[in-house]
Amino acid sequence: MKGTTVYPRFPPGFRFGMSTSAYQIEGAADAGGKAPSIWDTFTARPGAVRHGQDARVASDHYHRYASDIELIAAAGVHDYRFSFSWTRVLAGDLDFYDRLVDTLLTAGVRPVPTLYHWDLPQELEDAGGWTNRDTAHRLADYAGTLVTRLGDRVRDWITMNEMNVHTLYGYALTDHAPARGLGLGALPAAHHQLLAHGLAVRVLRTHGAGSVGVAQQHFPVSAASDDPADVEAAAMFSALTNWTFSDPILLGDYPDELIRAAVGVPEAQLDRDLELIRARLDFYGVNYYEPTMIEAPKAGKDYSGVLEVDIPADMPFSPVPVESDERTDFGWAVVPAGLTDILVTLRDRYPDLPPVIITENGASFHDSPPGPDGRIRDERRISYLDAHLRAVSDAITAGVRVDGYYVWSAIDNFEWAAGYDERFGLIYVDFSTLERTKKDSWFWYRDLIAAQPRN
Ligand code: GBH
Repeated sequence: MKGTTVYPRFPPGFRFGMSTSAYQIEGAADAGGKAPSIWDTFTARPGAVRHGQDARVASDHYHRYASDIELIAAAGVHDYRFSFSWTRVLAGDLDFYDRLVDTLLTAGVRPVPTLYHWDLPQELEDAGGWTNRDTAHRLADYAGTLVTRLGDRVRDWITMNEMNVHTLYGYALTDHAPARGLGLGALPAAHHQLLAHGLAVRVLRTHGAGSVGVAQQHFPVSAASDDPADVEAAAMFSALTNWTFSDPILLGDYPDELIRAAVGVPEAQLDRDLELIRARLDFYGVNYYEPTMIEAPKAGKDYSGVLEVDIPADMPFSPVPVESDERTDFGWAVVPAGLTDILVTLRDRYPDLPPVIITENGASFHDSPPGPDGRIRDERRISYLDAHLRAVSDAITAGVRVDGYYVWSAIDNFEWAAGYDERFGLIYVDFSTLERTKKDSWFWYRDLIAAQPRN
């Protein structure tokens, strides 16, 4: 906001962007004959979402996309990451994405769509969802529909969003849709999403996609102490939540024999699957929010409430609160160095790591509505973003190739099981009137982009 602000600086050509996902912003739940997704089913269940909220209207982006894009473009971003609603596409409503893409291009913003951001069609879930191998082929068909329709204008594609969080929260636990609670029995759902990724990369490339990547949630995992039991527990947790999802893509195999066996695919088939899954990528998307600390479970100790979701007591690892002077209003620890850390770790683990784009990073604060002067003073969000951009810059200095950074999120939206209290947007949404207001962080981000060496 002030002329004296010193902004972190990035190499020429570095891409700044903002991210959203379809289910969290679009609303228009049954427009054009759109069928329900697993999230429509989940949100209808009493007690599933805070305050019983649902996303039937959400931020009403489906009807307000044109003015939303105006606000996004006015910040000077290069890229806008959004996702497609699979059920909307199945209903034949591709016109919406056509208009969205054209509006972005006219505004000078590059569309970077994600095929799948957790809103599986309920009809596919009824046939087993991601535990059914056929779902991967259905995803590939859907990718083909989209690239056929939009491939003349969309160059950059992201296959899947956070397969690890979707598997863990939705299939292993019950905190997200489809709330299956399978524990380690969720590993086949992980494999089928990875297979979907591999199949989608092939379909996208066949149709001439210019640049293909994936968006993965990564968190540095540290052990609570040097005790070998804690170190082993942390390594096992990280293998299951980080490396199970990235090793197949970047190394062509699972991190551990036990995990390889638990995905439940016969050996010969598994080798063919992994061959597809390790397809070369043009960029690797990293979503980062906070680190995790793990110890070996101590008898009689209560671990509930340490993380946003509880790890079952019979698992061989337990979470310990991460030390931090600062937390977001969601309760997440603010640890910018964790972002540098995970980027350097990825670079060291993967000799062929493609250029990285930070596809999500941001913070939830319970912002107050605009005051009489129309401003929303979200300085804690500004300092979160500033510190994390500096952490990205530190990783670049350490030799990691990072080509871009997207803020989560462009606008306030439906934060899954947490409903509407958790606001991640640079743009405020009044969820009764649906009116938009730029937060101070929007102006800060605009000025930061304008202050870069060359845009
Ligand atoms: C992403 O999920 C999603 O892609 C996006 O849709 C969502 O709105 C956004 O981030 C904000 O949540 O304490 O065990 O939960 C990120 C979900 C957040 C899950 C950080 C892991 C840390 C460990 N992740 N969380 S835990």
